[in-house]
Amino acid sequence: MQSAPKEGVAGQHNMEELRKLQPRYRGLEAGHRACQGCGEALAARLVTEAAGPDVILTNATGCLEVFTTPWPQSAWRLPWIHSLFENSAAVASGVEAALKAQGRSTKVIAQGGDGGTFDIGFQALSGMLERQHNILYVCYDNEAYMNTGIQRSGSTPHAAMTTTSPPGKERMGKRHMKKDLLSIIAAHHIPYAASASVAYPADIRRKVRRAVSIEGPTFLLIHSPCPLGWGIESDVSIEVARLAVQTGLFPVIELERGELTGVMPIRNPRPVTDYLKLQNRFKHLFTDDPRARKEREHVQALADHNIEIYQLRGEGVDALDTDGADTVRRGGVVD
Ligand SMILES: Cc1ncc(C[n+]2csc(CCOP(=O)(O)OP(=O)(O)O)c2C)c(N)n1
Ligand code: SF4
Repeated sequence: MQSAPKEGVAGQHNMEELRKLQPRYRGLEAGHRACQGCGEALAARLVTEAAGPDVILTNATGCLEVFTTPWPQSAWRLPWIHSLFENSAAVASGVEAALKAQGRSTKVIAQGGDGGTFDIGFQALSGMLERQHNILYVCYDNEAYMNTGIQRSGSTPHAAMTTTSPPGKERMGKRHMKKDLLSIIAAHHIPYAASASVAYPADIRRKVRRAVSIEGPTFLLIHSPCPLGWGIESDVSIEVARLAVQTGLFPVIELERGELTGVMPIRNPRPVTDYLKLQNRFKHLFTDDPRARKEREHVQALADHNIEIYQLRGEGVDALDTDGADTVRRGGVVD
């Protein structure tokens, strides 16, 4: 435990105290080019902090790859390799096989956005899980293809507006539902799979530590708001992410060998409109178009269904995760 920092001149912390407040290990350095409030940037920092230094990362094409590595610069302090959009898991499989042949225990973490995971990289991911590679796959889920201009993906929620699912005469945003990727992952019966949200950093770190300590394939889906694509101010990113959990629209769960073993409980589920109304991508649901009310009801039914099937309602861990929020505010890990 570290004691609270002493205040120096004019209310400033002195340098020594500030140094102590830095994270013990930082895998993703500041100074990259993500937009302000980017959930992916925060999530990737938390993942690499928790995984520690003995890690090799692969990264599918997407925002995370682009904003961290504008050649010849890189914000990564870990061995990192960019793969094609569709084959982060395949490249990670090769790296892991080579490490195994050398008798090394370095952990491999494969990374991708939701487009690179739910859609185009899914075949490589499924193969990686089926072959039981010793890899943690992390999907940063911002619910669209953001890097190429906000096209809808298999992860885009029902009714959301993207450049390829615009609301209009034919439909009210995306016609189809968000793909239930975790259920498909569960069908691979891997040792551990979980969802998490950037609104709950301590929960992310716990899940990453758990996943990297397991010998075998593990999977983590992290809900990561994108201010640009969701049409939100950068300073409400975390609040919006928290509402996705507290409405039941993004269930935070854990699965072992395909069985549900843990959930983040919701004490007082919030109405989905609290979440939707903050985002420009859902603004057509708040017009006097007669279809708008129906769509809002539909989205509420989806949240209610999640609450029901995962038994999310209940007491338990402080859903506000104040410990984690404090740590992020301090800029580092203090265990
Ligand atoms: C085979 C192939 N198709 C399309 C592209 C163009 N492309 C690059 S990144 C990207 C979108 C990435 O979306 P996602 O995986 O969701 O990550 P995000 O940028 O949202 O983090 C696309 C379509 C590509 N690089 N390769
Ligand atoms: S477009 Fe979205 S995902 Fe990409 S860097 Fe900006 S906030 Fe992050």
